[in-house]
Amino acid sequence: MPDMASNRLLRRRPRSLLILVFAAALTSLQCNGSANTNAPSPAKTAPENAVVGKYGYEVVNKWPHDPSAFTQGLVFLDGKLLESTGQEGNSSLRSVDLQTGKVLKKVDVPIPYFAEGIALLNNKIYQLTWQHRVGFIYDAQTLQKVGEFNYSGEGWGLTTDGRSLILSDGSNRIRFINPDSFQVTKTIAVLDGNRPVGELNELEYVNGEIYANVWHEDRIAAIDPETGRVKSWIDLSGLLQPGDVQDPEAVLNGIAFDQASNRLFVTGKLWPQLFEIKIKQ
Ligand SMILES: [Ca+2]
Repeated sequence: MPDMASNRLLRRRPRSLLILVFAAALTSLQCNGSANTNAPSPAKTAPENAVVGKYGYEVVNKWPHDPSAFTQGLVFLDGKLLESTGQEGNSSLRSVDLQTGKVLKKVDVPIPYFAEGIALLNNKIYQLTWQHRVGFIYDAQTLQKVGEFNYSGEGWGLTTDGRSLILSDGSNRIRFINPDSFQVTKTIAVLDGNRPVGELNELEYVNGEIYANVWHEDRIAAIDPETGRVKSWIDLSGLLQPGDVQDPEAVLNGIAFDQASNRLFVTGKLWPQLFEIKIKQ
């Protein structure tokens, strides 16, 4: 998603307000002496949190990544990576050589669009835009644009389970969209225990789970696509070395899975490297 500090502040302000309102309400309840009867029972939340796995990683391989690519979507196809890059004026769809990071083919996304997540389904690439409520469809082999589609709200991350397009919009909600009608068929709310997990960004469907970057965090949530429950957290902190990136927006934001060889790739916005990692349980 976006990179502009002002947008971030705008987004956070209402949340801060909500927290204040919530805190005030809680204080009021406590003053009334009724907090104990209204507060969620700790016994109810503890077992749900207890089953959430906490995983680490090991680096299997690392390769160069274009440090000017503001990565918003990553997909593996036939030994190469498909990558969507964002920012108005710098947005693109690319085919990238895995081992050299060299851009083999590139289609520019014109101003004013800010490209976001991509998904590969039925030999087509679907690409979101951040706030324009329009997506682009390309032939996966030629990267030639073959169509457009529309959706409501913002577009952040996109993946597929082989049937639906699966879309994140920066909230804790994930929408399942029919790739023919573009109607929403299902929406899940992502929860870690009872806590909503917002700012879900780049997505990847991996062995029956939805992996989601959380914006500005070095971790991925592995989500149950039926219930929205976070089944585990994958902590990816420490992938980059100090000084590898300078920009505060150069955050983890790229997950691709090669199902045939069970390989998982991750990178980030403006990251100089792309990593193949193995999750350590
Ligand atoms: Ca992806």
